[in-house]
Amino acid sequence: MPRPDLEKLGVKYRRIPVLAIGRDVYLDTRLILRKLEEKFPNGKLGSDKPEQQFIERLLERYMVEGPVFQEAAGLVPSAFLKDPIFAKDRKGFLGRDWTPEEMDEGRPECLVFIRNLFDLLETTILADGRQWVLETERPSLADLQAIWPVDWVTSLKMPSHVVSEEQFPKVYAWISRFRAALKDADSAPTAVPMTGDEAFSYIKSIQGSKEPNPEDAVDEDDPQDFERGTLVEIYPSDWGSEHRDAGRLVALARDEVTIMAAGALDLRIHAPRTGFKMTAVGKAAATGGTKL
Ligand SMILES: N[C@@H](CCC(=O)N[C@@H](CS)C(=O)NCC(=O)O)C(=O)O
Repeated sequence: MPRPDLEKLGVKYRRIPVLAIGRDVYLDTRLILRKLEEKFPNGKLGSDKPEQQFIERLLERYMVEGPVFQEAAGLVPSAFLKDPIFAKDRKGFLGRDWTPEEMDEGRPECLVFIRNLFDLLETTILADGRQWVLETERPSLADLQAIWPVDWVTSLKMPSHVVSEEQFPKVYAWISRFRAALKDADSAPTAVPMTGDEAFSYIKSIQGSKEPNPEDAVDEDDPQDFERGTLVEIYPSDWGSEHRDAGRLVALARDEVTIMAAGALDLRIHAPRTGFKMTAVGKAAATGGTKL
């Protein structure tokens, strides 16, 4: 924070990444990947086989929604927290206060968790020497879902007798292959950078009617029982929840909520249902389930 470009567009959500396709803004990697897969089927990375889709979804739930991010974040060096601005910004992030003392105290438990994660990969899915998680020729969606926290933690200093190439050679070889594949992907046509002002002008220029899209539907059997047009707020349930996007409900599906946010731009903001809360403006959130 601050994120002036997103603020200008009228997006209150503070986390990254976000994806904009025209005036549709998608929050959260899980929804972003799903939309990219749907909208660009020629570059699709996911499988068509239900049992493999099951693995992709479970990986997504465990690695992105589940406990892994939180445990991996616990390995961030406490030296960072000496910067008071950074420490203040992190306060409350993932249920911690992020004081250097608290981080140092929690590190051994996080290391135990991460070592178990490496062990799981080393002794099961990678044990037979395969190159990629679903034995594909190139990295697939399952690799993406599984590798990102694993790759990330290797950049945070971990004691070599706990997690290292010697301890987990197959996991480290998989990470190296993945990094090489990323390098190759860099040779693809490069993206054209855009400033925040350019993005604003572009979205403004394609603004159409304020009416919902014809395919928008609000599921009448939805357990939350909101009607189309209700003024709601959407926000992540784990952290950054004070940054809420408000607007009229235009579509509600099993795993996607869409609101029409009324700001300087008529943005349609989409969020997944799990890991996010939707509440009527002015109403407190129900607690909904047990905390991990
Ligand atoms: N569940 C979200 C998590 C996004 C997230 O937490 N992103 C981090 C960066 S990796 C972030 O934006 N943190 C908030 C901040 O630094 O302000 C997703 O998968 O997109």
